[in-house]
Parts: sequence; C-alpha cells; structure tokens
Amino acid sequence: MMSVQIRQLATTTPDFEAEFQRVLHWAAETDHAIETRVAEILADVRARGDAAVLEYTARFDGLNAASVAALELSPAELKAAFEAIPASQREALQAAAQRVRAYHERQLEACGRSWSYRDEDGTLLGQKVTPLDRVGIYVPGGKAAYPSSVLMNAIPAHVAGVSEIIMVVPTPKGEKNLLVLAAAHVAGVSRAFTVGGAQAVAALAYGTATIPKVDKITGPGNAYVASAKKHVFGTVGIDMIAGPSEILVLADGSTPADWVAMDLFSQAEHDELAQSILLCPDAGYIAQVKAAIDRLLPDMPRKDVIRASLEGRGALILTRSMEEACEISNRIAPEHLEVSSQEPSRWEPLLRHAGAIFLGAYTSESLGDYCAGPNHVLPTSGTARFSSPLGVYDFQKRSSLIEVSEQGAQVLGTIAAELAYGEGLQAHARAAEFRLKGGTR
Ligand code: HSO
Ligand code: ZN
Repeated sequence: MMSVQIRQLATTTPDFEAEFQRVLHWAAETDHAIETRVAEILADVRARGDAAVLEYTARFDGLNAASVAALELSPAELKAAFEAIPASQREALQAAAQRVRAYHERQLEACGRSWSYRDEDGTLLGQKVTPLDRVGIYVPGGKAAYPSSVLMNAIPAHVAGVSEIIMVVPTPKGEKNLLVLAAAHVAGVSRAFTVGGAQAVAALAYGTATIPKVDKITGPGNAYVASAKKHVFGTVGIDMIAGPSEILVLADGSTPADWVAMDLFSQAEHDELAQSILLCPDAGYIAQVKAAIDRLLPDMPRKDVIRASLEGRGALILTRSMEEACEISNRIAPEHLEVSSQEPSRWEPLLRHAGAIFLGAYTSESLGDYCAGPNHVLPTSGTARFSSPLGVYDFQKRSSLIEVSEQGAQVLGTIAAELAYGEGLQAHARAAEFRLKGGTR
C-alpha cells in the first residue's frame, strides 16, 4: 500500500505561513442550487403541510406511507428496539447515557439556575431561567447515523427541563436503525418521526397537522439540512451549522506513536473532508507517528476515507517548542484538541480556543465522542473562537426580572425621565414621573 501523502510542515521554514494558510483554508462557498431547492421545499411544506412531507419522503427516501401519522415511531417501538439490540449494546448505551446525564446535571447546577438580588433601595433585579417548551432533534440517516448523537442532543434538552423532544430521522426505504431508536428510548425522546431532509426541518419549524411546531432545532445533517436550518433560523432557534469533524493533537513525544496515529484516524474516518493535525516540537516523534500511520492504515475498514481526509486536509507540523505549538493551536481553534503530553496541566492554561480539550495520553478523543460525559456536539471550522459545546444552556432561555420598590422608583424615575426627554420620548418620561412623589417636571 502506498504511503500516506500527508502534508508535512515546519514552522522554521520560510514558506510556513503560506502553507499554513492552505491548511486553515475552508471551502465555505454556498451551493446556490441547494439553497434554491431547499427554499422551494420549505415553502411547499409551509403551504401544504403533511401532504408535502409525505410526497418528499416518498420521493427522496423511497418511503411510501398513507399518512404522516404512519411515519411516527411509537414509544413502544422505541422501547422494542432497545430490547432487540444485544445486551452489551444496551449496557453500553445506558452507561454512556448515565455519564452524559451526570455531566449535564452539573452544568445545570453551575450555570443554568435563576438568580436575583436586591439593591440598596430594595429593588429586586435578577434573571429567571426557563427551559424551552418543545425542541426538535435532527438525526442524520445513512453514513452519519450516530446513536451517540441522539444521546448528546436529547440528554441536555431533557436535563434542561424541555417537556417535549421531537426527533426526526430519515429512514430510506423504511430501513430503521435499531441502535438510533434504542438511543432515543434511553435519552427520553418524546416523539419520533421517520422523516428527514429539508422537509423534516420545515415540518418542525412551521408545524404540520401531525408534526408539532418546535421552538428550536438542533442536530447535524447534510448540506440540505444545514441550508434548511439557516433558512428557518428566526422562526425557530437553531444550535449551529456543524462542519466536518476535526482533531488537533498537540504532542510532546511521550505518548506511544500508535495511539496518536489512531486518534488522528478516528476523526479522519468520519469524512473525506474531516481534518486531523499533529503539532509537535520533536521531529523524531513526528517520523514515528508517520510510520505508524503507514503501518496501521491498511487494516482500517474505512482506509479510503481516512487516506482521503489525511491527504486532503491533514498535516504534521513541526514546531520550535510546545509553547509555539499552543499558539498555532489557538490560531486553528480546533473542534477537538488533544494535549498528548506528560504535563498537560502545564500547557492547558495556554490553550484558549477549542471545542473540547482532552488532557493526557489516556484521554483519547473517542472516549469523549461516546461516553466521558461532556457533549460531542462542538464548534467546528474555527468557530470555537466564539462559540461553545452544545449544552443545557442551549435548551434554556433567560428572562430579566425587575421589581422596583417605591423608594427605587424615585431614584430610577428621575434618571429615566431625564434620558427619555433627551430622546424626545414624552410618554416614557411621564410614565417614570407619574411614580415620582414630587410629580412631573
Ligand atoms: N466526533 C464526532 C462525533 C461522533 N464520533 C459520533 C463518533 N460518533 C463529532 O464531534
Ligand atoms: Zn468522532
């Protein structure tokens, strides 16, 4: 088998910046044909509801049903799927769900609770946190049908207190993925429909006679789903538009090279467009990882996808130091960042932008994908510079609370009236002044 032609860079070479820009570059063009098609589907589902959903499901998924109601999976069917899978899978699903739930319950305690205080005039100020009423979870079918993603989307919603979680999953030709249905049962999904694509997003955003309108749609999907989510944003909330998976390993050379090679494969196997990068100050170690890549690849069932990803978007980057490796990692702002080092706590404070940071040789990113506890829905394509993992907070909203005391109304009324007159807004000023003991000006 031919050795893997993965890009090798060194920060000391004069053309490093130009090469690095090529590594960073993302093909972010919008496909206008897809945009147009999706806009038509959305408008059609909005206008014709169930009838349009049925037609598109028959056309795109080869799934013919008499009604949208017939496309619903009952709770009994989800439970039956759970009971039909092997005991080892059942136990693994439950163990993963339990850890993901425990983590998100901590998140709720740490940042998901209401708070208030009273100022010196006895005025109450605060923030009231409430769950969304109803959310939709999109679960992709086909090659990216991940039961783990069902857990990662539904559990934080459940922990946040969302009362209705509606799952949609494309089910081409009616062939159901039992593990996905079992995960829906374990994660506490309320209703599930075998509908996918832009038509499913439209049904959730606008509601049909059978599929209820939700307040927010989360979950990954193909280009049509991503485009549909962008279109309906504003009518409903959305989580994020996820790009292909990425892993960046920052290594000091102390982790067995095979472990690091396999971690690079683990995200490369998701998608030809996934990105795996190694940053390391030790040239000898980079050569060992490269040798491990060439030796281990032929045994991987998804070797073609892995090779395409590594050769298309991968990179092995030699740095002057671990400090410099941390700086470059911050510029990339990867979705997943492994600090494969003997002293991870030395480097962690230098790392500012990453969706999830995995510390130490034993923390394989794949453990985080399934069961460590934190969410695996993470910001991709450099968006970790300004956004965060999916969490309980994505299924909540905040309302400000204000209760002004009689005393407080005197102080605030004067300030507000002054500013309101300045803005030329008489009614605002008078509303504040009516509550002043001394009356209006
Ligand atoms: N690494 C993916 C999630 C996933 N991996 C699901 C395996 N199954 C995106 O973070
Ligand atoms: Zn993964």
